[in-house]
Amino acid sequence: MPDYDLSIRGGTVVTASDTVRADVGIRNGRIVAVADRIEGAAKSIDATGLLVMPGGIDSHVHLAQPTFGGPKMSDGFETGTRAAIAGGTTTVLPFAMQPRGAGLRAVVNDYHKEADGKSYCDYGFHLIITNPSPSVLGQELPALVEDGYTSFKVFMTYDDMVLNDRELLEVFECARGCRALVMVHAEGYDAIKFMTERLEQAGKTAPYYHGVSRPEIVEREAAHRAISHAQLLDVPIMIVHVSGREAMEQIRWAQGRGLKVYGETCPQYIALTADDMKGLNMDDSGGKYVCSPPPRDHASQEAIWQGISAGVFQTFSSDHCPFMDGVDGKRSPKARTSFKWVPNGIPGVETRMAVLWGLGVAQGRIGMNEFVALTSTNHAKMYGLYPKKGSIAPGFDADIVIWDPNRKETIRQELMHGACDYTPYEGLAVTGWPVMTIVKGKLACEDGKILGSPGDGTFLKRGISPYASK
Ligand code: DUC
Ligand code: ZN
Ligand code: ZN
Repeated sequence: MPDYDLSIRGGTVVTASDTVRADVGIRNGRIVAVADRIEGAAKSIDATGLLVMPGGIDSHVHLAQPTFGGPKMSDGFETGTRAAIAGGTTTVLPFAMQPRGAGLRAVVNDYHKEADGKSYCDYGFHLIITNPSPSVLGQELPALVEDGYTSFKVFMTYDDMVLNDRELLEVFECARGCRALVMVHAEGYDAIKFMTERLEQAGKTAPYYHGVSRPEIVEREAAHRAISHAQLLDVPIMIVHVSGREAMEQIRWAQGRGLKVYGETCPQYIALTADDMKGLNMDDSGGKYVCSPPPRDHASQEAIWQGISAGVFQTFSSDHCPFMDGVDGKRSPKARTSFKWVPNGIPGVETRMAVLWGLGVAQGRIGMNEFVALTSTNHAKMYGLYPKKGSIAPGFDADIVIWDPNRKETIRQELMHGACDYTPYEGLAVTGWPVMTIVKGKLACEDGKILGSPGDGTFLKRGISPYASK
């Protein structure tokens, strides 16, 4: 009887803190040994010349999320998690969104029907709260936190989702009581609505004006307001998808004052700019890059790198929110009438790690250990998955990406594994690529070939985030 089901031999193990030449031994889906030399495994992978890192954890993805009458999201759990494993990610945290008026427990049950038995990798859910009624705040949320849904998301914009200041405070108060971590979409509703109306009146309706309608100022204002409310109630918050200097500086300012304010940024803010949204909605469309907050400019990209280097951002997530680039998505007849109807979001779960490695590690902006922290370990710690996920050490799930730091690739749609019909990173040349992804000890993807199955991934009941405690 072999000691191990699988060994990974000859590679260099990279964690958030260490880089060591070591073999990894796996049994029953868990890492059981990290040692100079491991022998006696039923199967062995030769990782000579390669890096062995914790599988990515993408703590911000949208899968199978209803769109209030707009075009359907192109990925559900099967195709979205297939794309995830192809890109080296082994855990995703999508959102269970409460349509206004719906009960949260029923919503969560519906998401389980979408996800259970269909996912290639493990998953949990954040709860999007659009209707903080007394029963939601008083009964449903505390019970759901107990059941492992330990983070919420709130929106400061969008007709169907926006919470006013009073409601934000009520959710923050509830989160403090049940020690949930609140993710905040910080963009100011009224300012965006005002700008949108003025732009439309002036006939400025092309996708490019999506960015003009929600400049960094509205993100900064909302970030500051959220931080102020969090300070008022002494509750930790995570400001997600930060696009540039303005909001980054608000978070840095709060952190400098000792407030528990955390930050997330995403590939679109280091790899895209507002110019990508130029172009008519009818042709090769700027709509393909429409997401919120929108990509900014090169100076903003530099500000994001500064925030990454300074530790302002703990997590680098994809904000995968995919829509087809066609009449059933980004170029729907309605979307052609105004930027405000262009489905809001872009795919990215598969390319997140390659973009950060390519633009970050390969170009000397960040180190390998920082890469692991930003793509895996910090997500596990932030969202109550540590020490099950997020590192390579005995006791952790054997979720592993084997990475070739020298492989040159050009990101292109034909390499992708999701259901979306385009990648916004088409043509981006990167050095560094995932060559094998292991999910709980099983080789799930090798060189772009999917070997795992829907149902390999299961629901993760998450613990309380240590970051959510005061
Ligand atoms: N916020 C997100 O987090 N994702 C997509 C769109 C949005 O507004
Ligand atoms: Zn958001
Ligand atoms: Zn999102």
